[in-house]
Amino acid sequence: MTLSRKQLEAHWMPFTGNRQFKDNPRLMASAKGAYYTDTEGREIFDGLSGLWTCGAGHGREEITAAVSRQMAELDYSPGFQYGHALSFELANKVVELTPSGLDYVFFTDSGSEAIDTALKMARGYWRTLGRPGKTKFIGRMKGYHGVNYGGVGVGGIAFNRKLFGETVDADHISHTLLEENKFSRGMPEVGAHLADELEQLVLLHDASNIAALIVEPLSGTAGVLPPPKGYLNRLREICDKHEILLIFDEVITGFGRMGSMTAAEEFAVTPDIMTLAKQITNGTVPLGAVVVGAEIYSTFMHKGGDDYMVEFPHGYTYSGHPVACAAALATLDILQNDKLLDRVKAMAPVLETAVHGLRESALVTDIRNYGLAAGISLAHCPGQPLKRPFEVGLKCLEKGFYVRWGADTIQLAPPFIADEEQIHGLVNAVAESLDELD
Ligand code: PXG
Repeated sequence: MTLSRKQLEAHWMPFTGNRQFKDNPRLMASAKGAYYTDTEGREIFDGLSGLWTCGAGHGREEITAAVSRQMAELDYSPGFQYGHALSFELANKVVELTPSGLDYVFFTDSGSEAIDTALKMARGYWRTLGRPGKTKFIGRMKGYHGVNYGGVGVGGIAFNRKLFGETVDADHISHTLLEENKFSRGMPEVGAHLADELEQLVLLHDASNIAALIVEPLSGTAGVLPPPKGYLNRLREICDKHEILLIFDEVITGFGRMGSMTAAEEFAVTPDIMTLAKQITNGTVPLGAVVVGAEIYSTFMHKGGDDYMVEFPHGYTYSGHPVACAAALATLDILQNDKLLDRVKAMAPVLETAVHGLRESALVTDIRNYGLAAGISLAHCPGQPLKRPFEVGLKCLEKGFYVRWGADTIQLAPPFIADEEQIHGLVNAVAESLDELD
């Protein structure tokens, strides 16, 4: 179906250059496996697994069947004061797949909602314990934690705050992009010392005022920044020392992208609170989750008053939606039955070798990778820092490859089902696009 310029006008698109898009629409019509087909019938390789969502590939019949069955059987069920079996089944499954010590799951509809839920849990936890001063959050420069008020405040991306002003009370530690780590493969060698900046912020604000530190274990949107060796462990130690909760935002890293179920497992550091979304339903139905340890959950339960009372006044109309839970259970079965984490581990070195081959290009200033994720930084066009990645993205599309551009980087995150040839094809498309722009 072709849409006229007039028909495209009413939809105010998210994180999109609306004017450019509506003059040059890029419309997908269908998807199967690792490919989209656009409205002109062209096959396009999915080089970002949707938006980091569809690792198991598109059009998975197991998910379609589970969702259709659920729609027919119980299309909606009130989530407040009533329940249905699937959300409990899914919570048990999520607990099984996340590191031990994370035992309770709260469902949301998106990553942004999971972040705001996690922040409210952290503040609520300290207030419940009689320490109401612990309200400040510490985030990290370049961090992306979604677009809700809390997430924008703890996030470290100016573009996402520019129009909105201050939101929550937050300070930030430095990002981990260091000159000496340029073109690192996997975890950079240098940078664990950057965690000590948290100590500096404790000296400035005092731990009695700080509720939690929130970081992405691997920063995705900022351009794929794997954690330096020892860095996350150091953050964990400092948080423990000062009684600051540690929140890992695993919206991108959760459920396979790193080669383990979670980045916490992959990097062997367990947070107090973990946020999940995206890959949990393979992108098919919106769903997010916040996973916490028994200490946090039982604090709310013990201080919750009489047992008919609500312990945590928070939740969404669609929290634990039965159709989303059905999609998630089917997705997590696929990840396990098809041994997709083994595939991520097997293909990660292929992506690493291929993507670091782009170093030859004069326009490339840095390359980073971990698991099935890679970020390529590009030299700015004079006076137009955002333009070149946009141009590379459009050139890749002309060649039949969808890649993500943001700030000064190109991001690649092929589906877990991608084979060697497809990964090489994807990176070659980026290489040719860079050559054409050079
Ligand atoms: N936390 C992290 C770490 C994310 O990456 C969110 C929270 C928010 O999730 P929702 O579901 O509310 O969008 C995200 C989302 C990109 C890109 O190009 C990344 C996201 C979304 C869209 C594009 O890197 N991350």
